Amino acid sequence: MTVDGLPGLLRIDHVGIAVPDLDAAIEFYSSVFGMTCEHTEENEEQGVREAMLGVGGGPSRLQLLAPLREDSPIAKFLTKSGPGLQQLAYTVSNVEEAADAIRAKGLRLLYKEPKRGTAGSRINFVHPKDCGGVLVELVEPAVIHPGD
Ligand code: MC0
Repeated sequence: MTVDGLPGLLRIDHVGIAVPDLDAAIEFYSSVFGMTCEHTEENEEQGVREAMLGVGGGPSRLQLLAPLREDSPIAKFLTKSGPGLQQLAYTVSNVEEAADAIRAKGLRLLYKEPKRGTAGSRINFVHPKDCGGVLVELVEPAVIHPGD
């Protein structure tokens, strides 16, 4: 755990949006908002096809998440809530320490151990029912850039 008992958030890493069709969503955000698709990947374990879009040339990023299969959390979310905001992700320098600090406050983390996220990052989630209805993701990037 961190010395001050807090999770050590560095910045907002990305905002995640559930979409039924990844290519259509990339086209929408590129043509309407001028965002740039920086990275796409399939994450079999999470059951998603995803794209990371840059906003305005700065560090802000939008993540588009489409289901890879029926039992994907994104498929379930789309069925229940329809397309829209699915998660808010924060960058941390150490995901285990951040998770321990949040667990110590009595909130539920979804995983005992971190899992693999975008571009080799290590991730965990706080249950949305313990976070005012927001699915919070903790992201320890494979590389932390200077200024993060
Ligand atoms: C479910 N709920 C949510 C929610 N998902 N509330 C806010 N935001 C969400 N995203 C609410 C439901 O409305 C329901 O409330 C209650 O939580 C239980 O939902 P459920 O439909 O029964 O769903 P569960 O319990 O089967 O699953 C929810 C849970 C799941 C958050 C545990 O989606 C999950 O494991 N998510 C973490 C993994 C994930 O999202 N992977 C995809 C992104 P009521 O009031 O009706 O009871 S992968 C990713 O993000 C990676 C690639 C990355 O960034 O690196």
